[in-house]
Amino acid sequence: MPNPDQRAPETVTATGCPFGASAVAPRSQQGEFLTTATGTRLRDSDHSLKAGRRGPTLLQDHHLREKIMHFDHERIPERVVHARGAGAHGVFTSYGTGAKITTARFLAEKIETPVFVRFSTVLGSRGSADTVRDTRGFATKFYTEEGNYDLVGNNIPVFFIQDGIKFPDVVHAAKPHPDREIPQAQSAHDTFWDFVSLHTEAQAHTMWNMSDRGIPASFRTMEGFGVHTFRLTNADGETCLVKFHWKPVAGVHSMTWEEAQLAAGADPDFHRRDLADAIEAGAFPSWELGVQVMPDTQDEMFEGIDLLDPTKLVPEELCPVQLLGKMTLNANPTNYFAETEQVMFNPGHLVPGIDVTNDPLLQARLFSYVDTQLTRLGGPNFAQIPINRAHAPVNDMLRDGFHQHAVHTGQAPYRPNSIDAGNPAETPEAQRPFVEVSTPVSGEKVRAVPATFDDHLSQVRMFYRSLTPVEQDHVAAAYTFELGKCYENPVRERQLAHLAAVDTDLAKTVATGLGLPVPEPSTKVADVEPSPALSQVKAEMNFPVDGRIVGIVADDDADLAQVKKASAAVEKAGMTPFVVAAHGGHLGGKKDVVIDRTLLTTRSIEFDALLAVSAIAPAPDSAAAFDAKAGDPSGVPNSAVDPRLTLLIGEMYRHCKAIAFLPEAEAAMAAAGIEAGTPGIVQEKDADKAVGTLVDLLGAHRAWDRFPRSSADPR
Ligand code: HDE
Repeated sequence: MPNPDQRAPETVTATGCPFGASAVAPRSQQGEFLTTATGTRLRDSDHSLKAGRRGPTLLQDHHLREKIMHFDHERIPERVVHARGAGAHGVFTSYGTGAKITTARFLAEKIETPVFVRFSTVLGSRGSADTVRDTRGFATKFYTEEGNYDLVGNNIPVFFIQDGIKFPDVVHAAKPHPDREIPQAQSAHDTFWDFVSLHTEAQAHTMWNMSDRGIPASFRTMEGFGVHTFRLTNADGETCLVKFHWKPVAGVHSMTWEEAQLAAGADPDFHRRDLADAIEAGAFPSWELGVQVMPDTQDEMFEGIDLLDPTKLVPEELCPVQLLGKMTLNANPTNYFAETEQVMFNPGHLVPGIDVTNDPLLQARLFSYVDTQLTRLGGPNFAQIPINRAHAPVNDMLRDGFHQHAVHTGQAPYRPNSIDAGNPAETPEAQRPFVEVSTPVSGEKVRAVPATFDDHLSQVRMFYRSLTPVEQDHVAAAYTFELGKCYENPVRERQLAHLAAVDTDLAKTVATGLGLPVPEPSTKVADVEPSPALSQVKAEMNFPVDGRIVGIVADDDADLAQVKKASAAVEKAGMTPFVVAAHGGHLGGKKDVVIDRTLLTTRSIEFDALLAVSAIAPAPDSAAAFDAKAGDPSGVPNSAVDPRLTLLIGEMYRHCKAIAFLPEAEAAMAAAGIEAGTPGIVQEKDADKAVGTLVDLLGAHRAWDRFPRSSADPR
């Protein structure tokens, strides 16, 4: 009998680790005292063992060698793409509406399924900034009763390439240049635009990247897409083709470009922090999962769209999203490395009722995700890592290998066998095994894609023309910035020719910004009906405000009753108030109003809205007073307002965020040059009323009417 302690590591439910009944977090820290890895108690961990106080270190010092050896090997290779990520635990609650289309129990029945989600950027290294312009990964592991199901999607519904064999090419082109390893986490460079301008199929994804979708406001406000078409089977054996969608309950919101850049400098962990803070504050992020359901016809086409082409989307106006359930993220990881870094996803992790299609991008992924873990997680036993373990019973015949944690019993890990009584048995139909849908396959061996993959630009035009003018301005500005960072003229000209094919005005705006002539269109593009569902700016927007952050500006002489009232009203609305002042500690020296942020430690990006209870004057002889004076050649301070507050308000104003001023704060409004009656600007006498109006304005995310048409836009 093996000693029980030699079996798989014991499990605990560590504080905050919601592994639940099938707890799988291995016990790592027990007992009161510091020990070696093998449990011997240690007296001193600060001094190595030496021959005399000034002498050389002795080789016999096991604790030193073990400590340094382990440290030397603490790093594992980062993901080759999607290296930077943030994760959270949660639960998926099915509405039970999926039974018509799938037998997958977590969708077909009204049950709850634990999940782990990892959001990521694609291009940057593990330590890169969160708010760069990039696609975001949205990978969900459902720990279902029938095995793990992974939905490994993005926040953009189309992909760069149609065939997985080109993935190394697009990634090599997008990653930093191999000679100097710059730029980090950016697509604004020659090799990226070289590749995408030579591959018109990449134009659809690129246009999404250049739109506000490339700079999400937070992970909480991103849509998610399975991208590929999947095949579902119901209890009658009927199949359908579906595309998966995650719809954020908080609405789809993005940053402005300036906000994204400010965040990348002032708080590079912006999205990671936002996710963790929201969960900690109890404002649990949630999404509804839905599917577009299309008939499983022999040609796998829908309304002229080839469903196997991952560079195409199906407009929601043609095929509405049917909701299947809701996911709520309610717990932060306990340990980043153990969970967020070691989690591994694979689109091949399927459960009965969900199958893949022949999409050539998806087919290549099925190889890649299982293969990449061998390098990243150091061997074939990565499914045994706690975060990756199934909650369903596992009875495989995979044996041995690096990092084997299981002590398998039995003598016959092969089939058929008579020694272990034929165990494990193959699953009979009644016990719901996973069975691939039997679809007919025929054809010659060719290196080619179907002719129905050939139209690369009509959906690019559709996407652009579905955006509102404000969003279109942002697209033009993004292309102008990115191509402005390219130094090879043929690359810029080739990309401009594709833009000219998509939309002449867009091409004109970008060409003017670059100082280049507008080229002839690269090709002729068919017109497609716009899809208003693709825009983030709707006529009616009234999204929940839970977890939003409201800055409350006040100085030491401010009316503390109003500050307290404002904080209480913000909290009552489910938002988080942060009191902002010139210094830390307490407001006016009174212990009851704590200052959360100072003008030195915060920037506008931290707040969704601002309520100024009073203005803040620069302290005499302070750097702020010096800055205020420096702005005026007479040497007399040109403003009674701390310039850092004017900067904060000015940024909030430019980013079209809601700002409320109480009467005592009017000097701050004047210093920022804000006129009464401007959209999204509130003037109120009472903090309660001011918060009420801010809540209404936040429902639309921004005061959209305040955006100017871009100065680069000649229209
Ligand atoms: Fe990935 N992708 N991918 N990808 N992908 C990886 O897997 C790959 C693609 C996506 O948080 C890698 O474990 C190939 C589409 C997400 O851990 C790797 C192709 C979509 C994540 C890999 C694609 C994605 C990855 C890197 C083209 C959206 C992060 C480490 C055939 C539907 C998952 C790893 C996480 C990660 C390969 C295309 C989404 C190398 C070869 C399309 C969200 O296996």
